[in-house]
Amino acid sequence: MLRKELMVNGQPTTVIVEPDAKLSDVIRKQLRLTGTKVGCGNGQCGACSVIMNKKVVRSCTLKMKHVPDGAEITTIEGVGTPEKLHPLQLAWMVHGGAQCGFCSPGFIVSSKALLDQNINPTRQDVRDWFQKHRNACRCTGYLPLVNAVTDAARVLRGEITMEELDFKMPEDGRVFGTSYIRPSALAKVTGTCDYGADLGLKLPEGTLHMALVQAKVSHANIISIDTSEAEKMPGVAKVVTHKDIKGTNRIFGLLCFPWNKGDGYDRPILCDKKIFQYGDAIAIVCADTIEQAKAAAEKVKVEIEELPAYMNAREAAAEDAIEIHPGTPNVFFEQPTVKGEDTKPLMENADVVIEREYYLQRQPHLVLEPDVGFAYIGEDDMLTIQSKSIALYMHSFMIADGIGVPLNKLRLIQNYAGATFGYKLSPTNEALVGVAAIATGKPVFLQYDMYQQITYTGKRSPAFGTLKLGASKTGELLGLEYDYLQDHGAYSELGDALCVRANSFIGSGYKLPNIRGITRETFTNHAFGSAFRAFGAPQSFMCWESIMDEMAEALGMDPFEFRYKNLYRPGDTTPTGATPDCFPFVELFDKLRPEYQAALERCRKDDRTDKKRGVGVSIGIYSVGNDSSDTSEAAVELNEDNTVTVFNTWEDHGQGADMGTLAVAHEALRPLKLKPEQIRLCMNDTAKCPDSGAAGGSRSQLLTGNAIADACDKLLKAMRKETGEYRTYTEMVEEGILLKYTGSYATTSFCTTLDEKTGQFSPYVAYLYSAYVTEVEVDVNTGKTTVLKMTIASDFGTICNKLVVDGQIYGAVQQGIGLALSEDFEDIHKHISLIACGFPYIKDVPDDIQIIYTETPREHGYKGVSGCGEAPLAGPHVSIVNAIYNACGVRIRHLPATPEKVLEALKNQSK
Ligand code: MCN
Ligand code: FES
Ligand code: FES
Repeated sequence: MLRKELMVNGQPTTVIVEPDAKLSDVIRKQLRLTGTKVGCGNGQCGACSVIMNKKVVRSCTLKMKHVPDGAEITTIEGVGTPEKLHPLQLAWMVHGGAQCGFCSPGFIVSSKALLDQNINPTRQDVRDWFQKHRNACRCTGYLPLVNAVTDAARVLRGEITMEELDFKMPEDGRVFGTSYIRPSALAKVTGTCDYGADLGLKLPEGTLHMALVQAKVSHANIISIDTSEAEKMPGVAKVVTHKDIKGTNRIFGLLCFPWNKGDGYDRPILCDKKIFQYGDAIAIVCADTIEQAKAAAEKVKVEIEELPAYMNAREAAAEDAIEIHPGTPNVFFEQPTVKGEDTKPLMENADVVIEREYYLQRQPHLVLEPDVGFAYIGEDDMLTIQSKSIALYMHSFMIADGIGVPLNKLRLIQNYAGATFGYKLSPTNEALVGVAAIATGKPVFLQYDMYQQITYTGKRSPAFGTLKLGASKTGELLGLEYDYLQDHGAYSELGDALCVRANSFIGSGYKLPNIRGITRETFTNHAFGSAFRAFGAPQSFMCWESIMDEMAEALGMDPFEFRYKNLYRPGDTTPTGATPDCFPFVELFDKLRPEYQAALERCRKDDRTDKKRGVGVSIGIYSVGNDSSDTSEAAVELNEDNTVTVFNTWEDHGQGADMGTLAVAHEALRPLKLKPEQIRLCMNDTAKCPDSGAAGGSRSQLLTGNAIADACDKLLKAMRKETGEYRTYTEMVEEGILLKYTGSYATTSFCTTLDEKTGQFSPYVAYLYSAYVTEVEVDVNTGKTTVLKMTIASDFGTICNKLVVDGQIYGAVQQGIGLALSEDFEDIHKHISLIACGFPYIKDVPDDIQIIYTETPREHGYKGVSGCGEAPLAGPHVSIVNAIYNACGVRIRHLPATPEKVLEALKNQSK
C-alpha cells in the first residue's frame, strides 16, 4: 500500500492506495469525486482528464505509484461549482457544449489547463490542444466547444463579463424558439450530474456486482454449462444461467409486420441452446465485488459445438447456409416496392441507364459512456430497473415475459445517459439485471467496459444495394430498379421496420414516378442490428445519392443542377406513394447554390497535384415517428406553490429532451406567466410518468410536444375563470377541481398501413429535409481524405430551441465524417476500441461548418415543429464520397473510404 499526501482541489488530502490503483478509481471511488468520468478506460477519450501539477493527465491510465507525493490535482469539482461557475462552465452551457454531457468535465478541465498557460488561444491552438489531449466528444461536432473556450478566454481577459456571456431572456419572456440553456446543462458542466456508474457508487451495501460469461465464438450449439467451480469462488452469491430464469428467457423483438417470417422471440436473455453472436451472454456471476465476479466468471465452463459463422448478409442469405434460428429462414423479411409503371420497358427506352452496387458498413455507435444499469426490488415489490433505456415502456413490454415479471410489477427509470444514438432502443442490459435481481433477491449492478460496449451492443445494420437508374438525356428520372440486402446480425429486433425504411428512402427527394425494388433483411452471426441515428437512411442514401451523382456524370450534367432539376415539387410523391408534408428542397438548394459555386471556385484555386480538392453534394431525408401509427402521452400538474410539473417519458440520450419539454410547456402555459424555473420536470420513470413512447424516430418534439401542449391546454381550461383570469392552486382545491391532466396525441387518423405487395403507404406524420455541400482534400500520396468544410441546409419545421438544433447538426457532421471515412465494426478481434473503430477526433472534423435553415411550419407539429435529431445524419457521408470523386476521380462505393481504399483506387485508376 502507498500513502500519498495530495492537494486535491486546493484541499490537503491523504489517501492509502494500491500502487497499481488507477488515479481515476481513487478520485471516483475513494474521494467520491464522481464529476470525473470514465469512458474508454484506456486513454482514448479524455473523459477522465484532471489537472496534475499544471498538466492535463488522463487519470484512467495513471497508476498511483506514478502520482508524485504532494501532487496538486484539480478535478471538475475544483474548477467551479453550480453556485460559482468558472467562465468555461458558463461558456459550455451557453454554447450547447454539454449535450449528453459525459465528456464535458474532461473537456472543461482540459480547457482550464490550456487557459492557465495561454489566456489568448487561437481556434487552432484550442483544436491542437484537444487533439493532443485526446479529448473526444461524440455529440457536439467539437465546433461549439471551441466557441466556448474562446468565449471563456474573453471573460478571463476581462473583455466581456459573465453576465454578457450568459443567455439573455428576450423581452417577451419567451423560451420557445430561443437558445435558452437546457435545464440539465448546469449539472453536466459542474460534474454534479450522476450517470449510471456514479449512481452505482451510491447503491447500498450488499449490492452484488455482475460479471457476464460471454461467448467467444460467433455461432455454436451449447452442449453444457458447468457453474460448479465458479459457485465455490470467493464472494460469489449466485451464478445465474437460463435455468434460473422464471420467464420465457426471450426478449420480444417487436415484430412490426405480420409477413415477417420469424416470430420475434429469437433473442435469449441468457443463451440456452445456441450462441448466435460473439459476446452473447451465457451466464451471470453475482458477487460481492466486481473483481470476485470476474474471477468466478472465468471458471464457468461452457461446452459447445461450433457451427459455421455467417459474418455478412450474402453468406447468410446463400442457399446452402444453415438456418441461424432453426425454423426461420435467414432472410426473415422481404418488402417489394411497386410504384408507377413497369420499369423494364422504361429502362429499355431510356437514353441513359446505369447500374451500380454500393455498401454501407456496420457503423458502431461509439458512445463515450459504456452501458450501465442496475436493478433492485423497490417499493410495492416492484422490480425496478435503472438504465440508459430510451424506450422505457417499450422495454418493459419487450422483457416482462422473458424475465417472468408481470408488467404492473416492473418499473423502469432512465439514468442520465452519456449518449446512445439509438443503441439503447434495444434493451441491452435491462433483462440481464432484471433476472439477476430476481435470482439473488439483492440489488445488482452491471457495467460494461468499452470493449463490451463495442463488441456486445447493437450496431447500424450494413447493407448491400444494387441499383439501376434510367434517365432521359435531358435529365428526367424515368425509373429505378433495386435489390437491397441488409445484415441484421444475430437478432431480428426491429429488423422488419428497418427494412421498410429503405423502401421509403431509396429513390426519395426527387420526382421519380416509377420504381421496382426489393429490400431484404437477413440474420447473420455478426453483431445484432439495433437502431442507430437516422435508422435506415444512411444506408439508403449511400446507394441513392451515389447513383444520382453517377447519373449526373453519365449525363454530363452538373451534380447540383441535375439534382435541382429533379427535386420534389408539389404534385410529386415519395417512393411509397405518400405526399411529402412540404416541399422545401428547392428553396434550400437556392440558398445553397452560392455556397456550392464558391466551394467549386475555392477548390479549383487551391487544387494541387499532390492534394486534390473537390466538392460533393447530397440530400438526406428522414421521417418523424413510428410507421403508420404512433401515439404519445404526457401529464401536467398544478403544484401547491402554483408552479407546474410536467410528467413524461421523453427519454434523454443527450439530445435535449429536458429542453424540448420545458420549451413546449412554457409556451403552452404562457397565459399563466410562469418563469421557466416555475416549471418542474418529472421525467423518465414509468411509475410516475405516462407513456410518451420511445425517444426514437425523431418523434418526441412533434408527438410528445403535442401531448404536452394538450395536457397544458386541459390544465389551462380547468384553471380559467369566467373573468378570463386563472385560478390559483388554493382556489382549485377549494372548488374541488382536478389538478393533474394527461394529454395525448396520435397520428392514426392520417397515416396509412403498409401494403405487403407494393410497399405503398403513407407512414409518417412529417418529414425532415437536409442538403449538404462538402469540400474535401484528398492526399494522393496517402489516400487520406480531409473534410475542409460542410454546409448543411435543413428544414425541420419551426425550431423549438436553436442551440439544441444547431448542436444536433454539428454532432451529425462528426458522425457523417466517421461513417464516410473511418468508422467500422467488421473485424470482431480488431475493431475493439474507439480508435480502432475509427472514432473522429477534433482534427478529423472541420472548424468550418455552416448551417442554413428554412423553417416551413408543419401542419401537425405544435407551433409548426417537425423533428430533427436524426435528420442531419441521413446524407452527409454521401456528400463526402461524392466530393472525393470530384477531387480525384475515385468513386468509393463501399464505405468507409479509408486511406488504404482510396489509395488503392487511385493506383488502379492510373494503371
Ligand atoms: N428540436 C427542436 N426543434 C425542432 C425539432 C427538435 O428544438 N423543430 C429539439 C428537441 O427539443 C430535442 C431534439 O431537438 O431536444 C431532438 O428532437 P427530436 O428530433 O424530436 O428527437 P427525439 O428527442 O425523439 O429523439 C432523439 C433523436 C434520436 S432518435 C437519436 S438516435 C439521437 C438524437 O436525437 N441520439 C442522440 N440526438 C442525439 N443527440 C445526442 N447528443 N446524443 C444522442 O444519443
Ligand atoms: Fe480515460 Fe477515456 S481516456 S476514460
Ligand atoms: Fe460530448 Fe456527449 S456531449 S460525448
